[in-house]
Amino acid sequence: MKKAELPSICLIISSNDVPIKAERALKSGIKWIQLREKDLPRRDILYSALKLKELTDKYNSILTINDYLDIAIASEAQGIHLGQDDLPIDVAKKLFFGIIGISTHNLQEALKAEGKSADYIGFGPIFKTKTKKNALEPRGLSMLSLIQKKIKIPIVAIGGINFNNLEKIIKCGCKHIAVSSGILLGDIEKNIEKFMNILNKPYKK
Ligand code: 3NM
Repeated sequence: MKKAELPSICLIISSNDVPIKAERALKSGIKWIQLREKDLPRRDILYSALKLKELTDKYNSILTINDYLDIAIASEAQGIHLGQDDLPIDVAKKLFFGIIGISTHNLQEALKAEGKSADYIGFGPIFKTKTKKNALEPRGLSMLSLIQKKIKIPIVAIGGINFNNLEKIIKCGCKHIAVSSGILLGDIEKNIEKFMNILNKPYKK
């Protein structure tokens, strides 16, 4: 897969979701999974990543790993997602030749990530989220629209996105979303179907 072809939905999961929820999501058409695990020892995260890579390969999907470049390399994941306190992108680029995404929360961080040739930025939280501990205050849709105007690389909106508010995100011009609870809580298959119906719908601004 070429770097530019990011799927529209990135499903964010933790090790607990490997393999059962991950496979249900992949069977329902999810083409991009990010493993985000903050609480387990590195070795356990590696095992989840290796299992997940088998699954994403089976369903012709891409895997990105949050935070841990060594685990991304060892599991042969296609990408790494780095936070503001993780390895700097210049260093990551020397060690890793796949997709590099950077978490950003304001215009300055977004411009910096673009300037350092990130492949995409995550931008959020757009709405209130319970998934991320110590998440910042929601950035909102007007901030997302501003980021869309200023940034040329792909923008992945994140934070509290569900099938009820997805259309508002699309109307900001945003083509990519990262979602955790909005897909994993409740009926995964039905949630994904609803997300895809909205994403595939022609819409007016
Ligand atoms: N990062 P949900 S918000 C992992 O703002 C993450 O950078 C965020 O989960 C950021 O879809 C977030 O359940 C949580 O809100 C995403």
